[in-house]
Amino acid sequence: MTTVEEPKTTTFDDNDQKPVGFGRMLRKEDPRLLRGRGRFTDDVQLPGMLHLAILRSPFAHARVVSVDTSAAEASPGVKAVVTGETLKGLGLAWMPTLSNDVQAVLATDKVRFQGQEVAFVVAEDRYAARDALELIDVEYEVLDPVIDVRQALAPDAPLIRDDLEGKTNNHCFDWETGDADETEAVFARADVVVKQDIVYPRVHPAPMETCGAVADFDAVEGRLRLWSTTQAPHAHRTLYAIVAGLPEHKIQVIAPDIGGGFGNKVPIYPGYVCAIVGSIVTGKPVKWMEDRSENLISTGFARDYIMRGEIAATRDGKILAIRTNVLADHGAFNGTAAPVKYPAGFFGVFTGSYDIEAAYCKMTAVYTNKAPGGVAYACSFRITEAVYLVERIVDCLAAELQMDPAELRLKNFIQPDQFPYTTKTGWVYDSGNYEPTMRQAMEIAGYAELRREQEEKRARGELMGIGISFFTEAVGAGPRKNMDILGLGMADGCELRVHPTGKAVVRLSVKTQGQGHETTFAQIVAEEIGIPPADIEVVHGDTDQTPFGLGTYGSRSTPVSGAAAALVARKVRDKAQLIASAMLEVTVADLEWVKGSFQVKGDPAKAVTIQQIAMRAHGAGDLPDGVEGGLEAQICYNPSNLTYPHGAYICVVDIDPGTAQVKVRRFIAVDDCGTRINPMIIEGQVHGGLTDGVGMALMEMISFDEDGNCLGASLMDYLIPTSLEVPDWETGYTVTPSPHHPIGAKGVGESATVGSPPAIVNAVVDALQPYGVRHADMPLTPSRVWDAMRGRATPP
Ligand code: MCN
Ligand code: CUM
Repeated sequence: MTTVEEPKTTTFDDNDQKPVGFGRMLRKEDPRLLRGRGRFTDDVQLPGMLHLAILRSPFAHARVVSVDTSAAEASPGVKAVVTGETLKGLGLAWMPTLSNDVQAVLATDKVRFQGQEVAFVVAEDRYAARDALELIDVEYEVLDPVIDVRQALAPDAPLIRDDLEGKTNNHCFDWETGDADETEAVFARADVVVKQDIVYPRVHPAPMETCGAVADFDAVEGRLRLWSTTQAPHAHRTLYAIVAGLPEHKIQVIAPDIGGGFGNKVPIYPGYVCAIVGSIVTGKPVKWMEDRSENLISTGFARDYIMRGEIAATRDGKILAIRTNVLADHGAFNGTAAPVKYPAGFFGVFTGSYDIEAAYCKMTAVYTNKAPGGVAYACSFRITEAVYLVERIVDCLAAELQMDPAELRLKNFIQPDQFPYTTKTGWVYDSGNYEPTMRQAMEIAGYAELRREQEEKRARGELMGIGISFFTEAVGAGPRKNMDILGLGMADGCELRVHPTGKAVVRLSVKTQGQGHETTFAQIVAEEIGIPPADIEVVHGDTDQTPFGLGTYGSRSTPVSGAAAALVARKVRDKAQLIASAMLEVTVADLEWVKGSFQVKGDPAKAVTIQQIAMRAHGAGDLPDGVEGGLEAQICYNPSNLTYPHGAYICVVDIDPGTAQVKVRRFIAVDDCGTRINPMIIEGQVHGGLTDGVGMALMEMISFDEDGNCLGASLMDYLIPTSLEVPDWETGYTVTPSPHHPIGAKGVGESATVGSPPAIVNAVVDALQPYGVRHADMPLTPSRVWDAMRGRATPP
């Protein structure tokens, strides 16, 4: 366990001085972003550019009888009006989703969720386009919607996906993992079995910047340029190539600055395809930017899992088995984005951080008349749901056994000598040392003292709760042997060029949306070849400028592209060593790498810096035999396993017994993401994720009325947390490097969002113990807490 004080964050000026590598460093992208010089999709202005607006369905389920666009076409400034029928003629009415389903670009037969795309207008400006939407006359025949996911498979449920041949019900997929019989046998001999129904409600990533695109199709060159809010530019380009029938080298996808993604910008949305079609039919560049309501009602939601958790244990608190049954609401189209063999994402890690004997999960996924999505909102491919399930059910067990929840966890952790540890559902945890992380969190919290304080307060009728969660994530998808998205293997390219004067450019396939890649990837390269981060330009987000790779989500950038960056730098360093040996007239074996230069072993005065080597690599005179000129390399990195970060979180809440308002008084987060590249950025990631956690646990939910109207269509109704709702975060860390990652780093971008909701809910339930409450579903708004205190179940 590392407990040394981190050095202070450097200033921008210090950045220039900083010789190498890892440590706190202000973000290279911030001078641009903080001074308003960022360039987002909506900042793109092209000569003659037109504007696109989308007409969306007011109904959750309806047949499209007719669409009359004549009045809209005659409206001032309108250049084109396109309907599903127009697209059908072009073979573009439907597009593949990233989960091997199909989704309507514009509705032809039916609309299947409120907010679905029905037609679009391209006009001279945004206002003219919006105004013309009002003039499109759509006749709908309203159908009964399927809103309650529990009713989706009822024999008389209306059929949503009659577009799929032979489909007779709303079943989407079944999935199972673990061993049902073995698990049943262990449950049968357990002293204690606890069962709890747990709902992870539908939430939305709601990034500050909504989704959008600017499409520019050049009919003469047959070339498409698309600026878009995408977390995965290369994967999107391949999909456009397939959908539009254009060759990839004629498509350039550019993801400029992105104002938050959180998984919302992984899928391909109909709007992107509409912008492309709009540019093709008008012959002009076309911009589409959705508004806040469009983003909330129609783009990738997250969660929506109804789970039944069961846990079996001995009387003295040894956990034996965990079993769960999940009903997953996928909305109208399976628009989630998970590796093909993992339709439920990585939910299979629901056995958590515990050494148990058996586990089993059975999942049924269904279609409903709601927006598509599923994998989004810092979910680590559904590990959010898995961690919430296991950490809630472990707390239920602690309550049943009347055991301290920290003690129960400590007693069941996978032990350090058990790593690599294969779980009962087949995941190989690469490394971990859980107890020190847990102990550190307890120490920062002053756990024993908090329990004493709670006892005193309970005696006075005050409601104080302490909640714990401990998580292990699986991030860094993934080994290409079993992970691909639509047949594209999940490996990442990376390219490094060192210029004659010793400045460098590293080209990445991943794309930051706020995570600070321009800084941390420069640090990784700096650490390996000793060029200061300030001299290393990070190029990303443009398919013409960067090697192929699968993009940023599932906290995979550091585990996959971070490894690629380290290895490509080592490749360059190996070449530099050959050149250095010629410059110093010694053999390669006689050279030693000392941050930034090669020295002759035992004679440090004889040395050449990487900058001198770079000049030599490009300069006059011969190079050693077999060494080509230049100093650059390229790599495609295929990880051998995922990385498994972990963390211990403790939350302290106070609840006002008169109003049932929950206040998060303290929150302690101790994270272990292996080797830490930039502790300041890691803390930023953790702070943001914890804030997400407060939002989900206490405020956020996308719900629907019985007609399928979305009740969270604006930020007036969909509440997201601000600085007022969150405490001063107390963070700590431990370092357990990943054994298979070249620098030992694990991902961290989603850890806090994954780990914090159960800690908060566990704290609220703990506070309500005097009322006999054993569980309450998120979001724990005052009305839900009030209901729980009065023994009333919350309506779904
Ligand atoms: N890092 C580090 N040391 C480590 C691990 C990570 O210094 N051991 C740094 C990385 O170099 C990177 C950042 O922390 O700068 C996050 O790295 P990583 O964990 O690899 O995650 P990704 O870069 O792949 O980011 C994706 C992740 C996801 S999936 C969501 S969702 C999310 C998140 O990041 N969306 C975000 N954090 C976000 N933060 C912002 N500001 N905006 C979003 O949209
Ligand atoms: Cu699951 S949200 Mo992130 O993986 O982009």
